[in-house]
Amino acid sequence: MNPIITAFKSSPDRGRGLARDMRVRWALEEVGQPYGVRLVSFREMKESAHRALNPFEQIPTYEEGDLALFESGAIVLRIAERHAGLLPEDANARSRVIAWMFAALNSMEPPIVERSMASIVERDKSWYAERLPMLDDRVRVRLTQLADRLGEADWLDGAFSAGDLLMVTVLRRLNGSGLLETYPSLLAYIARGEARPAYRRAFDAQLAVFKAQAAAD
Ligand code: GTB
Repeated sequence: MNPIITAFKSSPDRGRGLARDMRVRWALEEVGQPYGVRLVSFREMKESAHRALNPFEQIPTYEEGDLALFESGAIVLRIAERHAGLLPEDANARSRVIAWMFAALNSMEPPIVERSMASIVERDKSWYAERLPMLDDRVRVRLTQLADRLGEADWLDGAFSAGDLLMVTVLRRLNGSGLLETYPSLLAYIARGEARPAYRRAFDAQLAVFKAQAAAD
């Protein structure tokens, strides 16, 4: 049985691949695992059937046999552990990649999401213009540190890994913010991720959902 993931029936990102099902789709495509998608509306996410899969009433979820998972990082780790290609064989190298997975989700994603949410929900507040530079600075600190570590390398630790997959999806959330443009090595890093055939297949699949929904509305 192929695993089933959940994704937005109508994604607020309008098919830009910014919702967190994108990283799960990409991981499944990288390892060549076919999967099914159950699309859920915002109302369905709040219902008990979905809450049984994710107590936080969010997407993505992942069902594989009698296993049900939530949290995109845990799902990507599960996929990477079960298939070759996203985690190194060597135990120490594997731990370093897992550290990069946590770094993407715990060190990079919080300031990026906070900045992105502020620009969506706080834009009309009187203090928004004052707060934004502070949020930008917090993101820039992390981008500078990441760019310093990446240096001239293609990927964070040897070959492309689940760490890069998560990091690229997290950095993409900054598209349109203007913050990435002073980091050419990070722009090139994101572009390398986006050029992977598995990324393209995942992106096209989520875009097809958005287009079909838009056509039906
Ligand atoms: N920590 C969880 C994980 O990694 O799986 C976070 C999951 C999460 O935030 N899910 C979001 C969700 O279900 C979708 S991805 N939200 C609905 C809700 O909470 O009611 C976040 C997201 C949403 C929209 C955009 N966008 O429009 O650009 C980008 C990212």
